[in-house]
Amino acid sequence: MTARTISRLLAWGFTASLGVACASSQGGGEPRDWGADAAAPTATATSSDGGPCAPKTCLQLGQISGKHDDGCGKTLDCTAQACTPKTCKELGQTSGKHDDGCGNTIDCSSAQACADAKEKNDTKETGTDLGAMTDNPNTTRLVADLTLFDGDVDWFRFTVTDQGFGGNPLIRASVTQNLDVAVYFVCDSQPDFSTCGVATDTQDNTVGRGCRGKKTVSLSTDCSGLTETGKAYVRVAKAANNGQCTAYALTVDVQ
Ligand SMILES: [Ca+2]
Ligand SMILES: [Ca+2]
Ligand SMILES: [Ca+2]
Repeated sequence: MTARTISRLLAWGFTASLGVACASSQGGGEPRDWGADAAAPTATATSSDGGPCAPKTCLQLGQISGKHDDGCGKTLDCTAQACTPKTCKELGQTSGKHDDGCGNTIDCSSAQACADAKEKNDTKETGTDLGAMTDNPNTTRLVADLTLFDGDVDWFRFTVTDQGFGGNPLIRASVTQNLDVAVYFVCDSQPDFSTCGVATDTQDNTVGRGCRGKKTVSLSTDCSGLTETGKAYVRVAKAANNGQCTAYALTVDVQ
């Protein structure tokens, strides 16, 4: 060993012991934010093997109460910080198990974790009732705080009464996400000649006469006889299961 090497080792040992002294002088410190997004402070202490020491958060230690060593000689108070666990909806998850942000695991595979307040509305018969709408005056319904999880379909229903002299009611449905949306109409006086209001919409006569599109769709009512009055249905669905809890709002208007 050369004298140069010895002096290097001595200098290194001196720095390391300074680090330990620094770490012990910081003991019993203040409470620390232990959330998942808490930034780890710059390492000022050294670990037992002499390398840089990264203090652990309460989350990393798996602790939600009591005082604990952060791995760098500093005491971490894991009770001082309240932690609000996130729901599956807030995490945007509808499948698998996930950290709730407080060190606990939540199971998001349950549809209940995502379901909105209008469930269950998975058939036209159980669709959310939006009431009576007319084309004179024009009527609009906004339904907020809706979600779609894998396998979920949302139906809405309302009556349309043809009024005034402005022509046949045009029904339009729009959602705030790029979801499949369809509008169906069943004339009170059959037969039904209703057509899609936008040429790019796809005719879909699953219920009465209907039209299907992406994000927005419209239907021009046309019934036998003098008035275009009938029952309307809107269906919103995801194009494919993607493990996501998709939040959206629906606007329906009749004009
Ligand atoms: Ca839903
Ligand atoms: Ca539904
Ligand atoms: Ca009219």
